[in-house]
Amino acid sequence: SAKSVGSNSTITEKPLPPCPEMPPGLVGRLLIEFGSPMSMERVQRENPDVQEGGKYSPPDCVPRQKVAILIPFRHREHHLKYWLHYLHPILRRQKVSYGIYIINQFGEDTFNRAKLLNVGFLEALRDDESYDCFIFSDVDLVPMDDRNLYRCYDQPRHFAVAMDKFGFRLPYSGYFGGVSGLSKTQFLKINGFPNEYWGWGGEDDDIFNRISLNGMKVSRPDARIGRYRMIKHERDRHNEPNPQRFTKIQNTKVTMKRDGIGSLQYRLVEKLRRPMYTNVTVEIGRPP
Ligand code: UDH
Repeated sequence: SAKSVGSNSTITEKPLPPCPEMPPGLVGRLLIEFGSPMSMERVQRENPDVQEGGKYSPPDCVPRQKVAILIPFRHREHHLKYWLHYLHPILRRQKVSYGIYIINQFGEDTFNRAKLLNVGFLEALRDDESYDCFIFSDVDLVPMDDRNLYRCYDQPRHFAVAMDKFGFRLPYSGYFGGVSGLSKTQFLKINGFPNEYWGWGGEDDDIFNRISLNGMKVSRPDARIGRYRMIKHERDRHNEPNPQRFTKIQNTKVTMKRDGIGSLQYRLVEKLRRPMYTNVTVEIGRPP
């Protein structure tokens, strides 16, 4: 609620209105580049209203959703600075009530993106049980249009529909990679994400299968709005393409019942509230 001084000089609490469906302060197409140097100090300086842990709520209205943004992470500090530099102001203009969670895989064993995101779901809720929307974003993807609204929809959402590296088109119609979002209900309905995709590839197709098999349909923005720039990089160590991915995605119908948020096991190493994000470091094991 907002404080205002009444005519009789007493301070009265005025309840805030709900945030409008379409935020009025959006600017549309954005200029995104990764050439100029970036520092965390600059990001902090330019986002003074972001609270410790990377939390923010609009000061002038009450959003309908509370959004946890989860980023799978290891050794990408350079990308994270750009991501935070661009996303905090966009989310603010979009009038999102949000928290940013970096889910950092401990150790040097094979990377597991989907398992990290499962951890993020539980750890965000442990941090604040009122989250009802979860957005899963790679650290190297920045939206080029702020009309691509970071919130949850009636159906699971795929945001990154027009990435520069794919010529601003979907690479295939069932693509669900890069940036996606599910409400808490949608996420639990599919038993979360698979924990058994180690290394690069396939986990996003498995998630797409889970959504379809549970009677839901992916929702997407228009390709003119869902445009993304990816920060160019070489393949990371310990995230080689997983040769099992092609056979695994044939078996989602069977595996999703036993493998998911219900069977997740991990060890929390550290949770740290940084000024611009919350860092969650976890040990998630290694491939069998
Ligand atoms: N990620 C990390 N650290 C890693 C691996 C992955 O943080 O070591 C996260 C990060 O959020 C990344 C996401 O997982 O954005 C997806 O991984 P990726 O960027 O490796 O996947 P992508 O398909 O690239 O974007 C694959 C390698 C492309 C090599 C091209 C060489 N020209």
